Amino acid sequence: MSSIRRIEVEKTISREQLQMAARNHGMPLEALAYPITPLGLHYLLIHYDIPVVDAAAWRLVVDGEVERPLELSLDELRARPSVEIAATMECAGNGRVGLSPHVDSQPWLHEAVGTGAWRGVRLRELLDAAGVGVGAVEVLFTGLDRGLEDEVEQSYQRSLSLEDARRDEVLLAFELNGVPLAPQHGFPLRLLVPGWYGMTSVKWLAHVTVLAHPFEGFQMAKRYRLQQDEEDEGMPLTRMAPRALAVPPGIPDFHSRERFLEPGPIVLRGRAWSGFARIASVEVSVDGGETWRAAELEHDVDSEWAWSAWTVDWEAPLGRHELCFRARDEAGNEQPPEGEWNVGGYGNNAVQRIVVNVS
Ligand SMILES: Nc1nc2c(c(=O)[nH]1)N[C@H]1C(S)=C(S)[C@@H](COP(=O)(O)O)O[C@H]1N2
Ligand SMILES: [Mo]
Repeated sequence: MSSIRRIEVEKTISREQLQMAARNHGMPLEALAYPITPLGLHYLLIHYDIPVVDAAAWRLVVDGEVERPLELSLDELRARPSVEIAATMECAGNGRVGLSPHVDSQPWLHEAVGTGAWRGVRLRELLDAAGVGVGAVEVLFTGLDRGLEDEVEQSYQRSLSLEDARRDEVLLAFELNGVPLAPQHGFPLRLLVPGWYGMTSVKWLAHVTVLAHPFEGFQMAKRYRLQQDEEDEGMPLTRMAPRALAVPPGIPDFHSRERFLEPGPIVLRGRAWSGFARIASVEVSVDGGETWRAAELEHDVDSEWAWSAWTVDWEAPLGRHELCFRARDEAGNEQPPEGEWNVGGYGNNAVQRIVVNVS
């Protein structure tokens, strides 16, 4: 079957990309079987080093354009009313390796995703306690981690408009799946912005600053934008575009990871999500995208911010087949057949393709 396509990794992986890939693991796609990603299987993306934080000495400062600046210990935060939200999080660079020409950054195929049960206090409640000033327009979040990017030394910082920051589902989270955050996920506290690509959810949070002007820092102005070239200002990445992924069927070859299964009936399954709206449909093709069938959808996680499960029956015939999966959300966003190249290699939600050998 000459029509079978795989993601071609054009360049031999560089030392820099190997370093990033070894630090920032993905979620093995077989873990799509779980509604809530088990601890340790959620993907990781860490720009610099994981800070070692002394929880007893740590404080969260809320200040800037507020009437009553706050300084809270972890115990004080945990004593406030909290909520748990199951939310799917995906890195904006997920799918990057599928873009051509190759983009030199964390080399994600499809595995930069996971769903956590996050517990924390609503950011809005802390903002109200601090009393947001009349001139406020944005909220800035600063992590404890520091490093250099493009020769700019910085703390990891991202901002949100005041309106987005005040949304109901935005949390300052101190627990993941019922236990305190692990160091790699932002201990002792992280921002959680359900529906948005992961870069928004600042880890190792130390400082929440209410601003009277838009924040123009590196991670806002220079990264996480869809740019055609370095000069292009581009649009900022915000919410996750829809994507369906399958639990890879059958068994893998150790080296190529190509899939092998026996002929006969099989249930193909996976999950799909969108940060814009609920998933409306998932379609599956077993002939490389020539013909499509609707999968059965189940919203099996009790949260509008979490992925949905899908299944489809297949009578697998002998041969080599290319399976394709695509999702559409209730806002009408759907996955394109090919991703659109951009400088940072962000937002490539092209249809997933898996080659299976039925023998
Ligand atoms: N302080 C800080 N927060 C951060 C990052 C970081 O490097 N430093 N990485 C961001 C990115 S790009 C992603 S995709 C998510 C990943 O969160 P996770 O590692 O808990 O899955 O965290 C975000 N928050
Ligand atoms: Mo990311």
